[in-house]
Amino acid sequence: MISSLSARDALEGLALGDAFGERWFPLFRPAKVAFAEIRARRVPGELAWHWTDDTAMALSVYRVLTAYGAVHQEDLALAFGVTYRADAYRGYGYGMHELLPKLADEPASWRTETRELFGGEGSLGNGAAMRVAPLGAWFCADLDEVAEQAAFSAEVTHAHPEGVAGAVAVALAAAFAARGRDGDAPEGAELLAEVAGRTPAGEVREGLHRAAGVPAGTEPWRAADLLGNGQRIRAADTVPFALWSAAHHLGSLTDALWTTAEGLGDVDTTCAVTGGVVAARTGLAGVPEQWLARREALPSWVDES
Ligand code: F2R
Ligand code: MG
Ligand code: MG
Repeated sequence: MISSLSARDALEGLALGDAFGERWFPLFRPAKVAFAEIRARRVPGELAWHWTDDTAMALSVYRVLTAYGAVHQEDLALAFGVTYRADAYRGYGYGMHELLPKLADEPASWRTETRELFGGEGSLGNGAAMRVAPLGAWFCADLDEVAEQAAFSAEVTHAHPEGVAGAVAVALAAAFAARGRDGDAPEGAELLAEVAGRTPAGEVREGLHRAAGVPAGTEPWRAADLLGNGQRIRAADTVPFALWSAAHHLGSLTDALWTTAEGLGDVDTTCAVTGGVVAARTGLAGVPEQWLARREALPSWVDES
């Protein structure tokens, strides 16, 4: 079935984007050097590209989908918590360090604990968006279900409406990308406008409308300047640029990732979003062997599920 194959591909692309994007952080090379190397399309020389929290959390979403065929919120909370406890050093967001240990012990508490974050506002971070592309591909046959299931997956950790909207937008983009495998589906500005039209009102949606107005050939650094590059780690600051890049590069995962990386900022996450969406269409086709050999492998259970 196309949807489960595409979801699996989206997971691979998300992990590749996360691990590739992570290499461009100042921890590994100063921003000026990173920008020059990205512009020159110089592949990071490190032999191991480790993925981060973006992939760790996407794996939990994928695991729940393969087990239940839909988002089971309490089990998703448990999976996030247990995965965190097993390996908390994947660069999780501040709010997740506070929340996830509680979910490991008492998964049903997500309903109250998640709303307590950030002074009772809930998180509007980009964490629900970064992990959701495989879900969008999974439900691609029904766009209403994509939006509903994405919101269910987001709510478990991100109670703020902007955190949820970011996830809905990314899942819809992945669904459109997956649909393009065997039929007509919108691309470029049309895709961005369609996603915006189905995303709940707010800053994420406004950013998507702006993204639809940014022409395809715009320099990526300029697009990131206009739309945000995730530097604030918020959904509204991350999703519009990552989806702009994906929407205009649906034929090539590597072109999409180089373009997104040029925006720097929260580059593991912008690349995870772009990578997940584009791979829902392309899979890993065209990705050099060297990249695949360097990216940390996914756990073996993924192939068995
Ligand atoms: N955390 C990071 N990168 C920082 C460096 C990590 C370091 N190397 C380490 O090892 O610890 N990256 C990851 O976090 C992002 C996903 O974040 P998520 O899951 O949304 O977490 P959180 O904490 O809920 O939200 C992120 C930030 O957004 C701001 N924020 C959220 N809600 C807010 C609110 N209601 N009011 C104001 N600000 C809010 C805060 O600054 C949060 O810390 C990804 O980049 C992932 O790669
Ligand atoms: Mg990360
Ligand atoms: Mg990040």
